[in-house]
Amino acid sequence: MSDETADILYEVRDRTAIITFNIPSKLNALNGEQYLKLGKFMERANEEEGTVMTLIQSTGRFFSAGANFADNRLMEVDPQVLFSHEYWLGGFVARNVWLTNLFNDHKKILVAAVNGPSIGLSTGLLLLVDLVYVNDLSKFYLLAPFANLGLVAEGAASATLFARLGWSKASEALLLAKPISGADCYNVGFINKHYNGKFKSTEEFNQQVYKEVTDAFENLHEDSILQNKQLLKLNRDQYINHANSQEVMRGLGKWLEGVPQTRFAQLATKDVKHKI
Ligand code: CO8
Repeated sequence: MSDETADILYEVRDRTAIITFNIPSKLNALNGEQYLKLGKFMERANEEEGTVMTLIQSTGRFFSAGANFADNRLMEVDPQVLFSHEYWLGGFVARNVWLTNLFNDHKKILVAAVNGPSIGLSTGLLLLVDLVYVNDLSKFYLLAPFANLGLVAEGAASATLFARLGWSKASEALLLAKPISGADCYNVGFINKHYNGKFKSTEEFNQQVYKEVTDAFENLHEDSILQNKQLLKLNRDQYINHANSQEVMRGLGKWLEGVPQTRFAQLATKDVKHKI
């Protein structure tokens, strides 16, 4: 059993590993250490014996508000270090490549129970899951606000937005940093199912998604599922892996230039806010 007060929870229930974002007061924004923890849980879920599915779910009203702009470690860093290769190669380049690969290379059926909006790097990771279930389309949007933060796409979003939403919506999301509504995401086929917000709580919704997907694979042959996943992946690996490496190289350039540091500080002091 996992510690219910932890920022990210990990649990194995029957043939499913469940990872839960548990920082509802910060809309499940994740700091550097929490993204690292998420990656370690993804590694664990990948190697978990006897599971077929990994379910990512959340708490409160947002799926995840992306990177935590008030990350204390970022604020405490010596200004000279804050613009150095040494800092961003580890804290950004290596971490993003690793996390993105972990999501893309995950062996099990990867499912997201999406209780609310998703932003930034978390959106990149969400775009890498196999099956997407949303509680309430009218409350869901995805936002890739990189152009608003002096950054470029992360989590292979430059490839996956195009693949999952089509060129026009991907351009709106990335070039104009516009939120893409739940209805648009559903109409283009990104969302497998939604429930018109009929669940009173996020927990009830999460429970339903767990039940629905586990029922769906109950009588299927496990090895066929996992091999089919590998086959599907073969077709997309090339462009996702290419995007991942290109994104971090350009992203590193942006951190060294220094614009994102300023934008993050402005978000933290609430001087700027995204247009939703
Ligand atoms: N980081 C930290 N805290 C956050 C974040 C965040 N990303 N988002 C929301 N919160 C906090 C708010 O500060 C607030 O806390 P408090 O109550 O203590 O003031 C609480 O969550 C609720 O937020 P709001 O009151 O702002 O809620 P609203 O519904 O009015 O607004 C928004 C919701 C529009 C989502 C707004 O909160 C917002 O614009 N958040 C910023 C989202 C964002 O820009 N995320 C970063 C994306 S970029 C990314 O993920 C990749 C960057 C890679 C960085 C690598 C660094 C090491």
